[in-house]
Amino acid sequence: MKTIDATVLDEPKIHEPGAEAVIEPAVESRPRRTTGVKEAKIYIDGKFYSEANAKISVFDHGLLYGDGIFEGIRFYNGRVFRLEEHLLRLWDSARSICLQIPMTKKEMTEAVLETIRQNRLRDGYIRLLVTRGIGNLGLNPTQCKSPSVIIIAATIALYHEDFYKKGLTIVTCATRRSNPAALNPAVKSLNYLNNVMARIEANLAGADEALMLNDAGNVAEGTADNVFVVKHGQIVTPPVTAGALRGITRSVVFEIAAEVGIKVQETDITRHDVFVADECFLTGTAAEIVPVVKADGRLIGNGKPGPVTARIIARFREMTRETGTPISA
Ligand code: PXG
Repeated sequence: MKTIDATVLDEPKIHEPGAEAVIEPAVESRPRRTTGVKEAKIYIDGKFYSEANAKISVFDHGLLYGDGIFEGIRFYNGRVFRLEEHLLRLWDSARSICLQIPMTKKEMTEAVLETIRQNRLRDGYIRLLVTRGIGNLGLNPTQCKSPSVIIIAATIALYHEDFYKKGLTIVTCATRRSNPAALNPAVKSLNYLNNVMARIEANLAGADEALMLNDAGNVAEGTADNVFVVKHGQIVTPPVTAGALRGITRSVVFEIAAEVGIKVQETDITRHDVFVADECFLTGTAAEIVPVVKADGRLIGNGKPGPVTARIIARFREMTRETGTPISA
């Protein structure tokens, strides 16, 4: 009698001893060019691979447990924006989870730049990951002897230009930012399910982004961006202790504000403060600086991006065009 199991066993040749299945890119559900780059080259542990061949082991604890760390970095006009800060944060994430990055910061800098060169890009996005590496099926990382470094260069345009002009709609989500005593949000870990759940809530509500609160009910941040409000000419943003990532774009806003003489306060804010703000904006490497014009159905200010936000965006764009680590060797 044929059982369901037998049917499975009867089928593919991969069960023959010695026969190995090869996954062809065509059977993958993703589009061929995820990076948007023609003949993209992905860096894995010192070598470059085509998109179709850029693969890591199913036994990598990055996949099995989300055990690893990452950075999202932008480059503009032939320069990598704030590369050093991104690497410092990556090294802090690594130290916090007892992960030994298998190279120096100088070597990592060169690997990032070389990846961009290999992909012949001047403007784009870098996803840099360090995974715990291959181990056994137990979660204990002591078996993982060699962490993997993956660098993907891609073209990117997260939000349409209209969003920067017209602003985003956000909703507060029920998913709370993880408590620092659980998974500390300061670690940019490969375990982003908490943020993914929040993002799903935004999608289901038909909003552009979700606002995440912490356990105390104060505003923490967006799912992949920091949040700022403007009130009476002052800028206010939640402190890192409220569950906000120490965002690099966030720190650039601090610099711009100091430059133009606007006071920035890092202090706890509630949804109320967002509702009654004159202006609100989000910051992140991918999102850059993007105005928010509606929160939980309430118009913010007059429902249009405000002058302080516009001023900061303008200066930010100048900085991204003119500063950074040159890509060319
Ligand atoms: N908060 C969280 C939770 C983040 O993950 C930021 C704030 C902004 O930080 P930076 O340093 O980028 O100003 C992030 C950013 C993406 C992507 O879309 C980016 C992040 C996370 C996940 C996806 O590329 N990090």
